[in-house]
Amino acid sequence: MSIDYTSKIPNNVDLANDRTLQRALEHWQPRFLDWWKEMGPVDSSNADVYLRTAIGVDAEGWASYGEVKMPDYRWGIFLADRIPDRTIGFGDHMGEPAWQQVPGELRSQFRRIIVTQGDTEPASVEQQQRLGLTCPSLYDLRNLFQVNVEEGRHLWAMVYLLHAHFGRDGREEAEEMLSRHSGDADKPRILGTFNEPISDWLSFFMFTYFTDRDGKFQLKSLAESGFDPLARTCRFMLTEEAHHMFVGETGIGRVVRRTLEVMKEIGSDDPEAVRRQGAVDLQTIQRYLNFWFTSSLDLFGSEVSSNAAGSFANGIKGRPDETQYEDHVCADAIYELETPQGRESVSLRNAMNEVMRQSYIRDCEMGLKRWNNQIQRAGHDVRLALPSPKFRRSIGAWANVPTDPAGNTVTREEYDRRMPEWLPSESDRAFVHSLMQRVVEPGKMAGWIAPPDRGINSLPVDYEYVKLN
Ligand code: BYC
Repeated sequence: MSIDYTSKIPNNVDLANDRTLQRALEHWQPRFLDWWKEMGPVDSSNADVYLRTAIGVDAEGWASYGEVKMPDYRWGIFLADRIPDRTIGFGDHMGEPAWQQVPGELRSQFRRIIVTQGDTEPASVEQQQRLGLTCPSLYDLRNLFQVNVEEGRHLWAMVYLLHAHFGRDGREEAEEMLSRHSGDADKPRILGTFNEPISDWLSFFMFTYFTDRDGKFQLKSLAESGFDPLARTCRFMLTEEAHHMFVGETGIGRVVRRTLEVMKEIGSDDPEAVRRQGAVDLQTIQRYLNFWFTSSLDLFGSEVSSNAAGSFANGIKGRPDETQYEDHVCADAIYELETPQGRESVSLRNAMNEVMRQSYIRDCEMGLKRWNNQIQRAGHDVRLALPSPKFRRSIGAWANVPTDPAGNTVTREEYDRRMPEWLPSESDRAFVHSLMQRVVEPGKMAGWIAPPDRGINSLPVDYEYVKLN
């Protein structure tokens, strides 16, 4: 079904023919807009931003580009097309027709997962609220705003499911999405990482590389769900998500490139000398990477999880790209994992969070390879590396076990003492913050980041992507 843009809420779910649902969502809409005004990007409501907006859900030509004032962005409800006769592809219901309604006995589990997913979307907008004030270029400012409006749309995606399929509970949960806030002492966001402040652009690029990539894997696993409206919703969200990770990967790559240019100019790789020239030394980049990677690993939950086993068995949540596996039932399969107590064999169903985390880690390696190629080509021996998944964990078997980034167990005293080598220290953060000066002349870049290889949608890099008015 094509997208109806004439409705108050653009959608391809035939909202016009479901008056009750339409009214409920139109009631939520002004609350969302109030939240956006209060918690969305500061100082942005007058700007004309070169944004892409979804106009279809097919892979080709799904978006159109043009100047939009962000409060006028058409947040809507878009599901990927229905696959005729789709059947459930994993777990105990393997082969049965996919559900068009939530099975009553799985209602609370589905609600919990949809709420958790939905909660991350506005959380990230809140985390990034003030970044526009220190953008390194108009190109980057536009990308930030694009990411922000699409996270807002992803909230709409989950709120639609809650309203359409969970009755009164769902409506209440939709309200709650706007009342929890990132970092709030009383009503924080649900998952840890989404309460971490993102107050500089290096953190933003790390977040879009590492944390949005958790989004990719979680959405892929929900795109396998037996509950068809959830699967279709997530399939379309993944199309939008790809750009967010692109922002992270190219953002970090551009910071590295600028650092290498400075190292060449001054003929030194001394971190202090690099900093004096206004670039971020590779060691600080590594510490930021350590922080966001480890925090994002926690988002997969515990290595051994009865929740994960239940979700898989019941057809709620599959593995990302389930078709890559031969056994989709996993009733008797065993998974080996390393815990602080030694090697353990557990039921594969109980280890689904760990299976996903391992695929995620492999995916994270790709960017590292590219950045390290740049460093190698520039003739330097330093390499960026992912720390061990045992390092600095707060969730799961390795939670609160002191290890170094290589995963060797260390004493608590050594762990605390050496932390400034491993994670951004107060002085690292102060230095990175000192670089965050707003640059808004078309085509100009802040001194700590190289320009992108190309602009948006074939436009030049010096196009005025945001007219600040
Ligand atoms: N922080 O059995 P366990 C994205 C809780 S990112 C705090 O270990 P389970 C995006 C857990 O909720 C993708 N709490 O794990 C990215 C449970 O609590 P309850 C977001 C945590 O349940 C960037 C308890 O610990 N989507 O889209 O198998 C920008 C025991 O849990 C954490 C999803 O996460 C944590 N890190 O799996 C914008 C998908 N980890 O219920 C957007 C939906 C665990 O006992 N969520 N807990 O009170 C899920 O599938 C699962 O809830 C989790 C946890 C994977 C998160």
